[in-house]
Formats: sequence, C-alpha cells, structure tokens
Amino acid sequence: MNTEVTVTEHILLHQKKSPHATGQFTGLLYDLILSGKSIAFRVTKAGLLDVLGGTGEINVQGENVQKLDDIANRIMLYRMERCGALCAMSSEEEPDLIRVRPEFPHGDYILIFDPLDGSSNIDVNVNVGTIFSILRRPEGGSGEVTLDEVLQPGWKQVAAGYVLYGPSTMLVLSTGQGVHGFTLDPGVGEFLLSHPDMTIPEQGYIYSVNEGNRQNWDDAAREAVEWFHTAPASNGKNYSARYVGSLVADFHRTLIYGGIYMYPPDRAKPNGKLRLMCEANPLAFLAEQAKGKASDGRMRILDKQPDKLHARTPLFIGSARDVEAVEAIYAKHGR
Ligand code: AHM
Ligand code: MG
Repeated sequence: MNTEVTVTEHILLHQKKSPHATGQFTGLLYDLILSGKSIAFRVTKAGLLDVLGGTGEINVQGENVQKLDDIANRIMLYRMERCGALCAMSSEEEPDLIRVRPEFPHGDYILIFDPLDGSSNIDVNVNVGTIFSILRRPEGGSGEVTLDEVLQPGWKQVAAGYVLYGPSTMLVLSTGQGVHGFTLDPGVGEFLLSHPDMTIPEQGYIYSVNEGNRQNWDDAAREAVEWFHTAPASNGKNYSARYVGSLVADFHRTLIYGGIYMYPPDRAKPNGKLRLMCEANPLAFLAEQAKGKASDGRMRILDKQPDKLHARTPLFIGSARDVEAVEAIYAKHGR
C-alpha cells in the first residue's frame, strides 16, 4: 500500500485548519496542479515534439517568445479560466488583465503567473518553472474586475508557489502555513509530499547574481555584491557563486541551501528586471513563509504597491541575515 502523503491529501488536511478555506480555493489549487502536470509533460518531451526554439514573436516585455512559453501560457489560460474559482488572471506573456469570460463560472480569486520562467534556458535543457500568485478579490467587489482590484501588494497573497521542471518535477506551495514541497511520481502521476516544512537557513554560503551587469550597477549594488566576495559565509569559508539564470531554479536552490539571489537595478534597467507581481511577490511570500527575507534593498517586497501589472522591482531574496547585510549597505547609501 502507498503510505506517502499526496498533495491532494495535504491540501485537504491544511484546509481544515483555515477558517477561510472554501471548496473554491481547493478546486483552484487542483486545476493549477493539473496545469503544472500538463506543462511538465510538454517540457520533458520538448526535444521530441519539436517545440524548442522561438515562435518569432516578441512578447509584451520585448523578449523573444519561445514556443514552450507559448504552450505553457495557453495551457494555463485554458485550464484556469474554466476552474470556476477565478474572476481574473494576469500572465507575464499577456499585456493586459484577462477577465474570465461570462460563459465560464466565476469565483473570488485572481491568479497572476509566469507560465514558463527561465525560458532563455529551454534550448539548453536547464530547469524552467511556472510561478504563480493567488490573490482574493477585495471584499464587496462585483461586476467586472477593475485593474485597481488586482494591483494589490504581495502581503495580501493567499497562496503562492511554483512548479519546477527539472530532473524531477516539483511543486513548492504555501497557503500561508509554511512551505511544502511535493515531487511528481511519474508512475502514478501524483505529487507526493517530499519536502515538508521547508525553511531557509538563517545564513547561507552561496550568492547568486549576474555579475555581467556590474559595470551598470550603482555604488550600493556594487558594494552589496562585493560584501559577498569578502565576508565569511555560514560555513566559515568564502561565499560560493552560483547563477543558473532561471529565477525559479536559483530560488529553489536558495530555499534549500540558503544564501542569496540578487537582481539589483542597473543603468539599463533602473527598476531591475524581474516582475513584481508574477515573480518577486510569489517568491517573497515563499521566502518569508520559510523564515527567509525578500527586499528591494530598501523595502520589503511584500509591502510594495504595484502601479501596473508588469511593474518591475530589484530583488534580494534568501537567508534572513544575507538579505539584511544588503539592506544595511543600501541604508548607508541612502536614496
Ligand atoms: P523570464 O525567463 O520569464 O523572462 O524571466 C527572467 C529571467 C529570470 O528567470 C532570471 O533570473 C533572469 O531573467 C535572468 O536574467 P539575466 O539573463 O539578465 O541574468
Ligand atoms: Mg520569468
């Protein structure tokens, strides 16, 4: 008999502890998980199904759309519009807010997602992932959802997570009661609890940043990264450098080993590169739930008020002490 805890069982157990939990929310998570499994299937067959490479189109962020991005985006939009728990969605690949059409059942939740983060790594068989953030429509909202109802700070998220497509497929999820990791058992097609109660070590021994941008950083960013070149790490040695270039993969390593992932602003990207609502917020929610921290150098990511769907933010995320070291340097440099 299989005595492992399935993700379904785990969600039901946790739901009982939350007075606000509804069947609607559970249904939303099931359909998200199903979408993740469908994308995982396509990603693992990428080379075989001839879906590698770009579609030739440019997305709203001015980046080349890879075929798999496009497929992942369409899977998410199709499945999640039908789940009955949502009133609106926003995807990294879509310029505007997507309101659930009248022919589908509507719910109280808003889903923000990056369908395939790290897509520049698809062609080289490196980990990619789907990142998601779940918000609730503010009380009293009725009729067509407005953009203002969607532009909520990250602390209002009711759940967040990602599906990481790597050597094995993993779901990392928080509904506000810690962070739990599930590994897909391809034999039975079910996510099984493999990493209960994930916590980020208080300090780490790895820093992660694209140092190719150094010449464009300001003094605070240079000093922050320089700190990790010289300060002693948690193991008493020097910090080691690791940079995959897939945020979801770099964050997953940080969640398990600790350390810090940094994407500072630079001259070409004064607000950094990463998207607040579909990348920084969900990962910041997970980091804090795992006893880590997430900051833009000057303020907590989860307190930032987005001014548009695709707002960007600098990001410093990971072990509490490592993020605090960066914040202390930024505080010294002032505004
Ligand atoms: P994207 O693949 O959704 O466009 O996400 C942006 C990616 C992140 O996954 C990654 O951390 C970062 O961009 C890498 O940027 P860079 O190549 O500038 O270091
Ligand atoms: Mg991304």
